[in-house]
Amino acid sequence: MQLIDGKVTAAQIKEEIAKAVQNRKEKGLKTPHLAAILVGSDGASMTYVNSKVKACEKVGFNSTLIDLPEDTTEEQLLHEIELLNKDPEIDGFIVQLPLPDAINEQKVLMAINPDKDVDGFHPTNVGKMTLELPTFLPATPFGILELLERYHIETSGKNVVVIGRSHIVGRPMSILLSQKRKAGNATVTLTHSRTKNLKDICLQADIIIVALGIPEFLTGDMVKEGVVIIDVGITRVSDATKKRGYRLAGDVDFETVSKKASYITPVPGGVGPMTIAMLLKNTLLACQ
Ligand code: L34
Repeated sequence: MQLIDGKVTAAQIKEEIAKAVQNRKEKGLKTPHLAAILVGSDGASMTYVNSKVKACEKVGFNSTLIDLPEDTTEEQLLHEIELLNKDPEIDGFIVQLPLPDAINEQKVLMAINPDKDVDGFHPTNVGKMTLELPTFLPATPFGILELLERYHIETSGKNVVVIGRSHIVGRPMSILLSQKRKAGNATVTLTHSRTKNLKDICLQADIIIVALGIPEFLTGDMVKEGVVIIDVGITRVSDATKKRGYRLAGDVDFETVSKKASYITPVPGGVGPMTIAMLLKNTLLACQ
């Protein structure tokens, strides 16, 4: 079993981005500038957004954090988005999800200028991705493609099972892996809560990408010997023995699955850091 180290790979990518930024600065070109809007004070969201801001500093980007209270109205949020859409200094921005229940997520994502949509969530960019036109790929699936490539994991002709059909991970992942591209050409099965015989389907898989948000859902008896496992789940589970009062749990029962896997991503230190690195990559692209 080989561990797929997202932390080390993300650090390499950030190093590459830092060089490109340095290059731009020497040529007198614009410094990339990412903005993030955070609504409310969800603990996990605050952690992720703070990591994004810190990562900007690390590669030499400018960054702006727009921190809005939990009771922000949809109208106020749309106003903030409009300001960022119009601001020539901002190359790209994101609205961290999930949003409070009172705000319509779809309306918000559609208000973002597609040219600044470095999350790749706007319907225009989802359409371009689906049609294999150049666009911003959503950061988590983009990061997974990058891990598969950098670890030389063959996907062409392989049976890939994706568990979870979310708009930000499972669905785009299934589309990208089926395409004619590097880390593509796979035979993809997209599974979800209504799937029958999930275990039988998983036992046929060469690669399994798990993104449903249920701690330790995928167990050793569900996978074949030599499988490649990408664990996207990251749930905070109460744990009194930890200083913070919780531990981070993936969607994979690492203990039993790692015994059969040829490659596996850990949680933390797997897909999470890659999400941040690929967001930076998209911001650099937006600036270029
Ligand atoms: N708009 N909303 C928008 N874009 C995104 O790309 C995200 N996502 C997901 C949630 N909402 C979003 C993220 O940024 C998930 N996500 C994310 C980003 C970073 C990490 C995890 C999820 C991450 O850094 N994970 C670390 C551990 C962090 C911790 O200590 O909690 C890891 O090693 O996995």
